[in-house]
Amino acid sequence: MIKRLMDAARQLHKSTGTVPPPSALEDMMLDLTRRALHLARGKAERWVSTTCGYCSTGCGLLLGLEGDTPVAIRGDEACATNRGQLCIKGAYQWRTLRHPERATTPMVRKNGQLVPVSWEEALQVVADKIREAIAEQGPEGVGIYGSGQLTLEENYALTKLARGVLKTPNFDSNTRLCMSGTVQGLIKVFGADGPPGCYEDLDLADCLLIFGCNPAEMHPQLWRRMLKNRLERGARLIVVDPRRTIPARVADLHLQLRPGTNIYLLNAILHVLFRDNLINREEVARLAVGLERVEEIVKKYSPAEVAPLCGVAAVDIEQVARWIAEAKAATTVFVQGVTQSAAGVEAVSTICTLHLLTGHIGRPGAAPFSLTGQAAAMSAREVGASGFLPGYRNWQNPRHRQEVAVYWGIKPEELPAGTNDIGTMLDMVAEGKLKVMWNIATNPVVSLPEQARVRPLLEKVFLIVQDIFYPVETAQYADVFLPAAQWGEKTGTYTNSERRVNLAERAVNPPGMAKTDLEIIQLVAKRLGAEEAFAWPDPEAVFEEWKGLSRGRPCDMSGITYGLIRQERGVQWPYPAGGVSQQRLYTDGHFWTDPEQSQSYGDFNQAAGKAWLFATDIPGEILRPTEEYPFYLNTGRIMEHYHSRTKTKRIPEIQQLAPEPFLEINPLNAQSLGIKEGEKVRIVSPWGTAVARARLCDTVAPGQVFLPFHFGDADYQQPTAGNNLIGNVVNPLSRQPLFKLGICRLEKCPD
Ligand SMILES: Nc1nc2c(c(=O)[nH]1)N[C@H]1C(S)=C(S)[C@@H](COP(=O)(O)OP(=O)(O)OC[C@H]3O[C@@H](n4cnc5c(=O)[nH]c(N)nc54)[C@H](O)[C@@H]3O)O[C@H]1N2
Ligand SMILES: Nc1nc2c(c(=O)[nH]1)N[C@H]1C(S)=C(S)[C@@H](COP(=O)(O)OP(=O)(O)OC[C@H]3O[C@@H](n4cnc5c(=O)[nH]c(N)nc54)[C@H](O)[C@@H]3O)O[C@H]1N2
Ligand code: SF4
Ligand SMILES: [Mo]
Repeated sequence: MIKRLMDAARQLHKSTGTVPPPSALEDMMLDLTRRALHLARGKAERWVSTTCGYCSTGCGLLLGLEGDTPVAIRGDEACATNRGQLCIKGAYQWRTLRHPERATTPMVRKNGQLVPVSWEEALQVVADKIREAIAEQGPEGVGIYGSGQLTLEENYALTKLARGVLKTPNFDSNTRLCMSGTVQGLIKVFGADGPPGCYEDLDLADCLLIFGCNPAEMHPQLWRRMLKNRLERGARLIVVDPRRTIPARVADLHLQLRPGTNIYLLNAILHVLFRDNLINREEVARLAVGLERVEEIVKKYSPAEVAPLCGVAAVDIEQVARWIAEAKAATTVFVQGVTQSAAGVEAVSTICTLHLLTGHIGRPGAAPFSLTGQAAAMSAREVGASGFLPGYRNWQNPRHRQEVAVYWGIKPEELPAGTNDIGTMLDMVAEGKLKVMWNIATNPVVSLPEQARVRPLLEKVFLIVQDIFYPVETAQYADVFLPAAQWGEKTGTYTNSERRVNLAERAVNPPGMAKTDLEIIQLVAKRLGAEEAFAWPDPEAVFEEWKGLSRGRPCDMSGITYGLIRQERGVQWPYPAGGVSQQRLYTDGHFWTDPEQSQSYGDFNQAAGKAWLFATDIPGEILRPTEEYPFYLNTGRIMEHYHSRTKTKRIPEIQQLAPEPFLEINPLNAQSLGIKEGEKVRIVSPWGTAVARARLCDTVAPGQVFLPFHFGDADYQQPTAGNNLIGNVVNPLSRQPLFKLGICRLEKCPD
């Protein structure tokens, strides 16, 4: 496979004269070789068919066992998503199961120390503290911060506990940091959340736009499919990213825009479509409303005017618009370079509008396709664990509230009026209103912005931490620690980026006294007097309950069973009972904008069943470099590590590939600052400092630096966390932090 792709790349290089230069080929080779590790052979007595627990791609894999001991992993050839291939994280995942630093016992802080206690004691402290906080402050006194790392079933149980039992508005999950911009952006245009595309679109598009994401490292199996399409079927590839990532290096066109300028660029693309009559107005009118409004807004954004703002050539903007308009089927994939940048919500909506205007939606190969992040980020969205009511329901719609309340046997007025995001929850801790915080399957001491603000607040609140490892950064602040079972030790579903509900199966027992997150939630509910409503015998029973609540909603799973998921190797929603599974959304031109149906009320309700075309004049606030902080600071990810690295740093084969934090610096800047390859630099921002080793490369443009956010402070002598440097600035609508838009200065730092 690698050889075939390399040959095709050379051929293309020869015939079209477009780069990839040798360095790009090397990068590709390296990347492909790392991925090839998947072919992790290994022998085992028996193989359990399951789904990877890291990213939202949802690769199928086989976990190999000798007795009850995990010994190997193989990619599952029968799974259409990855056809037997895995990335390095997935391939080594089995080694995290019996790691010696797995958390095995509950702990409670006594005289300043976390000391081992029985489950009985730990759960009693949790329940007492929650009751006390509610007695003192009302339901607002308690907050729960969950995760797209949990299964759908665990996310549903947690939602029911937070909204239906504790009745608190203070319930959020780490998908706030990740998916909330996409959710709001999709709702604005389509009336409801839900990625319209599917993986086959990546194979079938003849124009692929990779906008603000780096799938070669973050969604490698999907990148493999895009690259194959590019090299074997000649699909056009356009990349929009301030960095020269691997996809950018092999693209037909790389728009290396200035950070934070997505809206300008998108408006200019729309401008060209209108100016050159590249829009089929009749067809658009059949699907959507608001054509004139959008035309009026984008009139002001000619490529000539926008080009210098974005730092790209006007002819390139013209070219992108024409290629998209000409394409038989165009697909745009986008992730955090859109939503964690300026006007993230608005940029998502504008990308969807671009697709509606050019007819690239609801057909094979044609979609505005938001890729997701964590294995169950989609599930958290579906069941209401990331800011909405379950089933993509509207907080304000009395009928929606009624449906949820009746299902849970409570009165609609008992449901909280709305929801608070994690940032607001921390503000409430500061004000003394939020007393107890339960943190499950997320590591905010690495992942939340402005650590100088976050850490004292975690110190202040009574903090319950539920994790699979100990030590883990956030547990330093815990008053109670609960040890959880992880992937491989519990059964449950994860919905992947293409809306496919996959099963992860329990293959081994959790270590020591660890319990599954679902069991822990059930035990806490019992102690809070809600035993009956949480008396599911197993995760399947939770799924069965949840799917009834999804009936008739966009994410309808009422036709899906565990049996069907096992048989089909994953099933896509919507799949209503008695109906069929739908590969793509919006194939029939019907959208969720009817106010009775939509996920929130907004302007788009005037569209009543049609899509609401969107454009904005407001490009979003961004920090610009200053004399004191002359660099743009961009943060994100690398292939080898997963977020705060709790799993990946514990695999030596992975850790040695990326053992330390590094900072990408353009050689021109490094030279003028006298910084050499591999030297330590201190990165100073208005919010804090971090130290990393300089990596001189042309991946970043002069004046910009890039820091992976994976490396928390706990493992190194000096502060290293990227989030020491990023301020707590959020998109007003999604409340998602703008992690991509920092500023900094660089100082030489003695080793
Ligand atoms: N290996 C690995 N894979 C992962 C993860 C991981 O931790 N490790 N995490 C998973 C999760 S939860 C997520 S959310 C996804 C994230 O997946 P991605 O979004 O692909 O990853 P990031 O590195 O956060 O950001 C992608 C790109 O956005 C670009 N960018 C920054 N600012 C701008 C801008 O203003 N405009 C544009 N157009 N681009 C910009 C950055 O230069 C960067 O190359 O990855 C998932 N997959
Ligand atoms: N600067 C900057 N910051 C960012 C981003 C960025 O690009 N730049 N990206 C943001 C994004 S998109 C995301 S998704 C977040 C991710 O941020 P986090 O959610 O903080 O990242 P993880 O390291 O995945 O944390 C998961 C935690 O849960 C534990 N865990 C794993 N599985 C289980 C389980 O089954 N049960 C329990 N109880 N625990 C488990 C792990 O050990 C780990 O401690 O980071 C965000 N922060
Ligand atoms: S691409 Fe994602 S789902 Fe597939 S093996 Fe890698 S981490 Fe797992
Ligand atoms: Mo994410």
